[in-house]
Amino acid sequence: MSYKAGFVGLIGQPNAGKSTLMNFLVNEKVAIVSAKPQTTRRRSLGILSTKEGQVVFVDAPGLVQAHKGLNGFLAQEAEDVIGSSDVLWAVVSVDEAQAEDAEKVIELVAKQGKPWMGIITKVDLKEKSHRVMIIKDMIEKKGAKCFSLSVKSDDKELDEERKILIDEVMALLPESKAPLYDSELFTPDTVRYLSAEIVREKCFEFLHQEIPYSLAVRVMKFDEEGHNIPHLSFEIIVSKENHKSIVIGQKGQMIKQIGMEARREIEKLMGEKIFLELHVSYKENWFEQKSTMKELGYVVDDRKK
Ligand SMILES: Nc1nc2c(ncn2[C@@H]2O[C@H](COP(=O)(O)OP(=O)(O)O)[C@@H](O)[C@H]2O)c(=O)[nH]1
Ligand SMILES: [Mg+2]
Repeated sequence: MSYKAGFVGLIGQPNAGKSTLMNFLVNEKVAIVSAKPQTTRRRSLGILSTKEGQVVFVDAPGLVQAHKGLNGFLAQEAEDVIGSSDVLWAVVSVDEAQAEDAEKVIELVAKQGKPWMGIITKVDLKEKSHRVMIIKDMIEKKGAKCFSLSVKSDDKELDEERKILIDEVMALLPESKAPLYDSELFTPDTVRYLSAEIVREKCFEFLHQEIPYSLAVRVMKFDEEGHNIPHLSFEIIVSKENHKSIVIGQKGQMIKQIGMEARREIEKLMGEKIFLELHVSYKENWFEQKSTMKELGYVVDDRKK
């Protein structure tokens, strides 16, 4: 049998469960997940290597329409993912706020002229189960196969579902002489970057309203030598002056909790104990400043506008 390899773009509304699905398929945490929409900012890659081939899942930021600052970056990331994928997955959740949202995603994916399939997520939400058939119908009418799953099902069932999804997607991938990435890797992202993303994920978990959406996390120190345990230090950049005291919290409670939870996960990622430090700083509307956006890795390519 020939070897296959390629990119599979996960396309869906914010909160559809794309990052959760990717982590599940590669069996590792490579993308951050949160109950709030639009947590994923930069595309993240999850690599799955088997004897038959290599699937590189690309978790795009959810579809957004705005075109300024951070939102402009997100919109372009999603567009780039669609353009550069070999196969597309329309990821639709049964609890999509509006039926039109599901339809929009399916139509967008179907019209690209690339091999694609539909995945319905969160089927454990029983009160929404009537929507599974409706969405399935929309997908099959456009000529693609449709699968549904919940990451909350029992392990045996999940193993079975993972196998089916991987077989199905392998069949759609192009042949390739060699893998695209080292087959030992789960993601090409660095531990440095993943650690900063974990800090950002914890901010999403504990902070409310617009605060987590308008903050960024930067690595200040990632020092694995010269100490008994690695010393990591991160800067949480907020965009409004009054956000600073909210992120810190009363008597530093909030920042302590974010730090504790982040440390626990980064230790899991690195496989060792670490020392973690968080600083909060204020940079007025950082996402409107080109230089700061660039420094943080959110760069919009102006030529495409
Ligand atoms: N009940 C249920 N919740 C899920 C499932 N998959 C994801 N979620 C939740 O849906 C929310 C959004 O997931 P996420 O992967 O961040 O969505 P993304 O924005 O599309 O990447 C999170 O709170 C997840 O825990 C599922 O199968 N069942
Ligand atoms: Mg996501």
